[in-house]
Amino acid sequence: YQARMKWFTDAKYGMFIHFGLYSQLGGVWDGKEVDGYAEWIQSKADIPAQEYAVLISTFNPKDFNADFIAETAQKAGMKYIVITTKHHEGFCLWDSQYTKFDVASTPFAGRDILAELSAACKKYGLKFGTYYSIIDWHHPSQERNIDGKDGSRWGNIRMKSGKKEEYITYMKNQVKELIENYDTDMLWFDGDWVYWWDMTSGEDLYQYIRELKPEILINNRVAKRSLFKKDFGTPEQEHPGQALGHEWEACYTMNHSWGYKASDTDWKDAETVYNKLKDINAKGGNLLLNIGPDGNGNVPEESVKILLEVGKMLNK
Ligand code: FUL
Repeated sequence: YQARMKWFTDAKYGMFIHFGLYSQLGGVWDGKEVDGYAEWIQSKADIPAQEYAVLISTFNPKDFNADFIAETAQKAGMKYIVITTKHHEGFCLWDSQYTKFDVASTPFAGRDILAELSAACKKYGLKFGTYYSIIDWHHPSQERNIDGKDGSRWGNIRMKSGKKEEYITYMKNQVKELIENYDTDMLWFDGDWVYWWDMTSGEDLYQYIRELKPEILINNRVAKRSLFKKDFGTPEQEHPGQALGHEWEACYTMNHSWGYKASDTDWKDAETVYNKLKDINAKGGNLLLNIGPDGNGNVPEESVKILLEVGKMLNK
C-alpha cells in the first residue's frame, strides 16, 4: 500500500477537470439560469433524458488543448490531473465499445480527449487519473425517480429491478477500457451515496480493479465513503482540521461550480488558494483543484490566471 501511494503523498497538489455535455450549457437551460452545480443541470432543471441526450449532436470542443492544460498544471506546481470520463449524465468522454452515448457519436469523433490528455501528462511528468460516476442518468438500467420516494429527482436515480448485475458488468468493462487504453494511474469514483450501491458492490469493484492493475490508486467513493478508507479519503469543498489516520485528498472548486458555469465569476483569489493548499498539506492531505472548460474546450481565463499565480507563489 505504502509503495503504490508514494507518488500521491509526494504530489500534494493536483488538477481536477470537469468536462462533459453539460459544459456546452454553462449552467443555462431554456434561456434560464439554473441554480446549483452546472454539471447537475439535467437533474436541477428536470430535463428528460431523451431531450438531454440531443446534446451529443453539438459536442465539438475544437479548442480543447491537452498540452496547454498539462503545461498549465505543471507550471502551477501540480503533479497530477484527474478528468471526468463519465459524470452522472452518463456521457463517455472516450470512444467506448459498450455505449453509443460517447464522444464517438459527436461531431468531435476522430479526436481522443483522453489519449491526448494522458500523453500530455506523460510529457509534463504528471500522473493521469480518471473520474467515473457510479450513478448514471443515461444507462437503461436506471430510471428517473418520479415519485420522489428515494430522494430528490435524478440525483438518487433508481435501479430497475434485476438490472444491477448488467450495469456492474458495464462499469467493469468500461473501467477496463480506461486502464487498458489510457493507462490511468487513478480511478476516482463518485455517486456511491445512491441507495442501491452497497459495500459488497464497492469492495467487489475495488478488488476487480486491484487485480487488473495492482499499482493503481482508487478513491474511497468506490464504496460507501464514510465506511471505506482505501485508498484515500475525499472530503469535498471542506477539509479536516487535523491529520487523519489515513491518506486523503480534498477537492475544491475555484468558483462555485465544477462544470463550466458562465455566470459564476466569483473566483477565489490566488492567496486563498495558496493558503488552502498549505493548510491541507500541513494536515497530511492533497488538494485537487478544479477547472471547468467550456463547450469549446477553453479553460476560463480567470482560472488559468489563478493557477499560474499560485504556481509563482510556490516557487518563491
Ligand atoms: C460530487 C458530484 O456530485 C459533483 O458533481 C462533483 O463531481 C463533485 C466532485 O463530486 O459528489
